Amino acid sequence: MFCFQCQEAARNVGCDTIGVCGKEPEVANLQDLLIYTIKGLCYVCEKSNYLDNKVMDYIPKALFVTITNVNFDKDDVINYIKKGIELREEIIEKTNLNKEELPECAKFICKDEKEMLEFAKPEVVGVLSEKDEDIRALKELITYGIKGIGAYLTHAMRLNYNNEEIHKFIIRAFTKLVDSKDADELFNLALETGKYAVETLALLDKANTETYGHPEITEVSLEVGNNPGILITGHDLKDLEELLEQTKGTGVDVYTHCEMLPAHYYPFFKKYEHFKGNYGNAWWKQKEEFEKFNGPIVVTTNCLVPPKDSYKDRVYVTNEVGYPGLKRIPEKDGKKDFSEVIEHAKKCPPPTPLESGKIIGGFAHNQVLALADKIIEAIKAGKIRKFVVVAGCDGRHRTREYYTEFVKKLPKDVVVLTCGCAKYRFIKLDLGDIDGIPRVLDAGQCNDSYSLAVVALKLKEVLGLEDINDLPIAYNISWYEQKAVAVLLALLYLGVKNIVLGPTLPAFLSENIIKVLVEKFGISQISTVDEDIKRLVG
Ligand code: FSO
Ligand code: SF4
Repeated sequence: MFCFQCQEAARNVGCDTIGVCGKEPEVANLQDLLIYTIKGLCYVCEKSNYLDNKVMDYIPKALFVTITNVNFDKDDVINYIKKGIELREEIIEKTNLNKEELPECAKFICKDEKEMLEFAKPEVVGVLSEKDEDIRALKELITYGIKGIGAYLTHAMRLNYNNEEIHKFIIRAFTKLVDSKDADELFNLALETGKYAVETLALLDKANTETYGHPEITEVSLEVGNNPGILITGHDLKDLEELLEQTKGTGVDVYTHCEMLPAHYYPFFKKYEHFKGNYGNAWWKQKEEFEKFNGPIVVTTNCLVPPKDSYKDRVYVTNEVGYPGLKRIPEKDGKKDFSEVIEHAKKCPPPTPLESGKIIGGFAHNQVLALADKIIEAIKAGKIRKFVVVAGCDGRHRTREYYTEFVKKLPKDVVVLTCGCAKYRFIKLDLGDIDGIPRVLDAGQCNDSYSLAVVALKLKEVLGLEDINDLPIAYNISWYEQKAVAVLLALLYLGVKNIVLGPTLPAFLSENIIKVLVEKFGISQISTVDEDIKRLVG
C-alpha cells in the first residue's frame, strides 16, 4: 500500500505498511483500484458525452467511500469496484465506443477479490503509478479536492438537491488526470476544482437551509438525562431527521457527537424534545467517549475510528461508512429503518455524564449577517480589530494543541470564526464577548465552510472593499482529510491569500508545488503561537 492523502500520513511521507488511521493494506490498495475504476468510468462518459442518473448516483458515493475514516471494509470497496466496472461496460456498449482506443483504467476487468488484489498495486493503479513528483502532486491535489466535492455533493443529493454541471466537471477532471502530463494545465485544473468546490458547498448550503431552516444562535447542552440514549455522529442531517422521527415517544433520547453538533442550530430540529444535547468531542476521542456513552452509536459519515471490542456491538453504520463486523442500518426506498437500534438502546443504561454546561453556536451566514450592523459598528469603533478563521479538522497529534493556545492567546479584540471539528480545540473555553458578540462564532460543520465565504464576501461589499484580502480577516486553517482539501482549493479560487495551514503541509505536495503555492498564494505552515499571532493579527 501507499497512501498519503491525509494529514496523519506516516512520517508526513505516507503510510506504507498499515494506515495510521487503521486502514489495512488490502483495503488501501482496493480503494486505489476504486479511484482507478472511477477514472475509467469518467473517461468513458467524457468521450461519449454520456451522463445519466445511475452515473450521478454512483460517482460521488464511490468517491466518498475512499475518504479517510469512512470505509475500512474490503467487501464494501469490492462491491463499489464491481458496480463501477459494470456501469462502464454498459456505457461502452450503449455508445459504441471503440474499446481498443481506451486506456487501461477504462477497459480492465477484475471479476473477484483475488483478481482485484493482484491488479491493485500502488505502482500500477495507485499514486505511485505517476513517476514525476510534481505531476503526481498536482494530480493528487485535484483527486483529493474532487473526493471532497464528491462527499459534499452526496450530502446535497441526499436532500434531493443536485447540479449536473458539478458531475460533468468531475467527469472532465478525472479524464484530464488520465490524459494530461502538463503541469500548467493541471495547475489550472486544481484552481477549477476550487471553483466547483465553491459551487458544491453553495448547493449543500441551499439544500440544508431550505430543508432545515437557517441556523440560529443556540445553546447546546453538554449534560445527559436519565433515559437511555442513541448517539449520532458524522455529518448526515437526513439520517438524524429520520432517527429523531422514529425515536419520538419511545423513551429513548438522541445526542449528537462531533460534527453532528451543529444540527442543534437548525430550527427544524428544535421541535424534538428528546433531542437532548451534545456528547463528547472531536472524532479522535471516540474510543473513550463511545465506551462511556453506554448506548448504541450511529455513524453516518467520517470520522470512524476502528472500534474497540468493548463497544463494537453498539456501533451501527449508514451510507458509505463501513467496518468489518459493524451492523448496517437497513434502508428501503431511500428511507432508513432504525428500529433495531432503538430496541437496542432501550436495553442500555443512560449515558455516563462527561461534562456540564453548554456550547453556543449557530453563527452561519444568515445569523451573522443579521448581526452585521452591530459587527460593522464594532469594527469602525475599533472594538473588533480583526477576525481570524480558525477552522477545519481536528486530529490526534499533540501538535494540534497549538490551536487551543493560539485561540487562548489572541488579543481580546479579535473574533474567531470557526467551523468543522477543529472547533473542539477551543469551543468550550470561556473567551468572553465584544459588545454581546461572542469571541468564537461557530458556523457549523466543515460542510458549512461556505458560510464563512459568504460572510467575508458580504463584509467586503458592506465595507466597500475591492479585494477580499483587504478585509480584516486572517486564515489559520487546520486540515486533516480530503474535504478540507476541497475547502482549501475553494478559498484559493475565491482569491484568499496568505492562508496559514497546519499542523503540517500536505505530504502529497512536492517541494516545487509548495513553492508555487507560496509564490502565488502566500500559503505557509503554522509556526509558533506567538509568531503566528504577530503575523496574522499584527
Ligand atoms: Fe472533522 Fe472528520 Fe468534518 Fe472531516 S469529523 S475531520 S474535514 O472528516 O469532516 O470536520
Ligand atoms: Fe495514512 Fe491518512 Fe491514508 Fe490513513 S488516510 S492510510 S492515515 S495517509
